[in-house]
Amino acid sequence: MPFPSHRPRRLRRTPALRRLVRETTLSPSQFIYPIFVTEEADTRREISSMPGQFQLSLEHLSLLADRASELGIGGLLLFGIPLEKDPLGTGAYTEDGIVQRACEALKRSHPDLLLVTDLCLCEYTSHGHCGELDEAGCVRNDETLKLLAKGAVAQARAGADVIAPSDMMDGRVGAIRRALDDDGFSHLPIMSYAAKYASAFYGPFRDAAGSTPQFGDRQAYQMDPGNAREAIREMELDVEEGADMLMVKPGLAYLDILHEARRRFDLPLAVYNVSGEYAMVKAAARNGWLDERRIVLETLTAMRRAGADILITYHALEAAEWLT
Ligand code: PB1
Repeated sequence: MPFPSHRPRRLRRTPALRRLVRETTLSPSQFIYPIFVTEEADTRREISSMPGQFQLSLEHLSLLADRASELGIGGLLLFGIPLEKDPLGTGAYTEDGIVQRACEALKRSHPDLLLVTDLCLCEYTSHGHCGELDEAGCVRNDETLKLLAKGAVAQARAGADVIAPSDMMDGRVGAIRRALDDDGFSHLPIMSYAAKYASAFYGPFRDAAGSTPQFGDRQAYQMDPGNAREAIREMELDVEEGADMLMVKPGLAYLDILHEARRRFDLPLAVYNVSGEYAMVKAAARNGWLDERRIVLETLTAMRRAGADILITYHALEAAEWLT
């Protein structure tokens, strides 16, 4: 029987009723907070294009880890900013690489805080690409796999809890899985940036990490924004190669991909609420055009509703404060 027997507004009448029947909820434990660790000593430098986000040196990590732990954040995602870069991105896989050193420091100070390490070469290469280049300036896929495998082992030895390859090389999950297993780390999971698009939404990150390609772009290895079926194929390949968690990235403009991935795969599914999405919210809020708290919680709820179990977001600390 339709109206007036059925009145959907009955369940919206009070905050308590709306809370009771809410289908999608947020919790700080679902958040992963990305941080930028710089090799530069005693540094806490705000990133101009990402207000409220900082390049932090090792000395400043403990305070941030305290706050993340107190707020019940699910974990940290570590990005490195080395003092020196070279064509082969050595800092990504040397024992004293900045992310490796940050892992060691955080494991000493906060042993229970989950550490996810982003594995890629772009922050460490002088040319800014995500791998080793050939004479024509194209990324050499299979040679790069060897470097990524070394990086995964270096991160594992430094105490990483999850390895997250963001390079988009073909076959990288299998190569990393084999390298970890061969080095006694068969217990460490891989969170694959499985469906990662060549997106304009990464601009502020490249500003923060100094990882803008010196020439060309990432379209020969990151996915074309026009492709949805291809994302499923990428995810299927990563599952076959041994991924333990899958990620869709960016988030807001790719909720359709997220929803289809949720429909197809049972693995834990992460979404990356990237730097450009963060910067847009901050800019609009600073201009008084949007209610920041409401739009952040609405955005994160949308990503959860679309199927994400895990939300990688620069809003993590603020959102956790608003939620608690
Ligand atoms: O927040 C962001 O924009 C994340 C950017 C992301 C980090 N994994 C990549 C951006 C890029 O392609 O430059 C880094 C690629 N390894």
